[in-house]
Amino acid sequence: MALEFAFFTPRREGQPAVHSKEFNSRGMILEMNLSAIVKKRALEAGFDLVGIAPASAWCDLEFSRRWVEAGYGGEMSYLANPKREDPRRILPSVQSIICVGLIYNARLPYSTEIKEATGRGQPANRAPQTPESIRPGTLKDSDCESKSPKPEPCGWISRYAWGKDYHRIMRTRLEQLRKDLEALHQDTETRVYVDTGPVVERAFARYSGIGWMGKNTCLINERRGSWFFLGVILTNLILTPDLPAPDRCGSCTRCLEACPTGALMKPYVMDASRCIAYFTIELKGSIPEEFRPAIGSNVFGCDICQDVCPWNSPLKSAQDAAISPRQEARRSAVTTDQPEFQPLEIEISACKSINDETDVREPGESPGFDNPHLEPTRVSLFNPPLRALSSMSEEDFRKTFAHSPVKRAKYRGWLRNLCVVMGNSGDRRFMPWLERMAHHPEAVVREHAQWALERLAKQKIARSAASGNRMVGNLNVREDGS
Ligand code: B12
Ligand code: SF4
Ligand code: SF4
Repeated sequence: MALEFAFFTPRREGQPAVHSKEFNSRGMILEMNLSAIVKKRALEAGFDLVGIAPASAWCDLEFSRRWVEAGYGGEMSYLANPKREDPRRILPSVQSIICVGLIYNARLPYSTEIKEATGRGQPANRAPQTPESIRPGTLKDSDCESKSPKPEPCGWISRYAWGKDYHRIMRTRLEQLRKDLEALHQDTETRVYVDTGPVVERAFARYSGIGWMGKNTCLINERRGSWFFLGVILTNLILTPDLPAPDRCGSCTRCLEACPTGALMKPYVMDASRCIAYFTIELKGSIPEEFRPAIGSNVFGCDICQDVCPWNSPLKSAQDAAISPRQEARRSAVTTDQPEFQPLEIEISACKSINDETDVREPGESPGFDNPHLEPTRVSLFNPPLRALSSMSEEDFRKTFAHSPVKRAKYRGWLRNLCVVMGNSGDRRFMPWLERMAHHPEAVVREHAQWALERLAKQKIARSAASGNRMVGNLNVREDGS
């Protein structure tokens, strides 16, 4: 349908117009509020959510400043940029902030579901029994499960990072929307941001009504859940702001209870310097030792506080007394089939066995990997086997993740994270690889590898002690003769 615009009188001198006329296909004139047109354009550009916030989210921006001052931002020094405190420092003429959301929730199980299915979860995930139709490209069952003496431990890559780099995807659509806005009025000024700019995006998005800020600090939409990216356009257009969405968390505290590191210190407040997403993505140096065990199987990012959120639940049954039955009917996370957000398939070239170097097995211990030499294969980023991830060279990493959010960790961060997860896996078959990493040129990799080796060795001793105790117990029973 061809659409054209004709403007009414400008609202104020020097300010862009508020109303426009739109012609439908039969030439009938539709009078539309400019805000409605902007929203229509945003949906046409491919966004799932759109709302308009006033430029005055002062209370949240002040909160954000104090949050950074309190040290909750850890080493993310860009959060102290004074431009974040006032959008007029970016665009002096700003009147409105257009906030958009794009769902990235691919139709695949949650990290917590895998934990429930296997009973192993965070310490050592293994590939779930998911139909191949929704799990393309993972290692064959024979690689991961059936013939192996032990299942092969897998690692979790955060849902948001499965597909292509969202910055690019959002940016392309935002640029389209920006062009549309500029076509509405010749004096339109805009600044477009997604994630990396000096804007506290959730502050404005909260006021724009596209979601409320959950106790896990994520923006949650009542009908869509929280698996969406945000983007904002600052503009001098005077648009009618939406009302903030009501807080639907009620008395629920699931996210606070589920967070493995206690990063959600109290409802709505995160100490990011304790968050697994911070450790595995943002932190460049050493991960504090006391948090490493809690990282579990999370190789890149963490989804737990969103996985457990009832507003992301695909279930419609009343499960959570904190949420009223009326709300229950509406809550569920929308999924997307957009190819950009489906798990990337990575090429694993033939590689040397993880068992080749040193055989650290004790007599009687279960043998190493059944198929010690990984054949060239393709592995999906959905819960991939750790062995496949650890077989990537620096060049493989650079090529594979050139257009993926994973590249942010850099290769040495990737190896560091793999060391931690292998250390948590309790699986001594990783020891040869860890031994090799203990001689890596990067100090941060060496140190984490050493930690993982010690952890695996300690677990072995603890297990032996426990089985020894059990035997003594059994002998005692027999000695009693009863
Ligand atoms: C730094 C950062 C992180 C840090 C810190 C996260 C955090 N909670 O602050 C880390 C690395 C941990 C992180 C993790 C993740 N992030 Co991040 N991150 C950012 C970034 C760049 C800045 C966030 C920020 O300013 N934090 C500081 C705090 C104070 O800000 P905030 O939480 O956004 O702030 C609101 C609340 O704190 C609120 N508030 C809380 N309590 C109170 C109390 C009072 C009285 C008041 C008034 C206000 C208030 O005020 C703020 C505004 O509303 C934004 C992009 C951007 N430019 O905004 C993305 C962003 C927030 N991240 C995003 C995503 C997707 C993630 C992850 C899901 C990725 C992953 N799986 O690993 C996780 C989610 C973890 C979580 N539970 O939040 C999305 C969120 C989308 C959504 N639906 O909410 C964003 C918006 C990026 C984007 N453009 O899509 N992230
Ligand atoms: S992302 Fe993970 S570590 Fe961070 S607050 Fe949520 S549950 Fe906790
Ligand atoms: S888990 Fe519960 S408290 Fe946490 S964000 Fe979701 S509804 Fe709110």
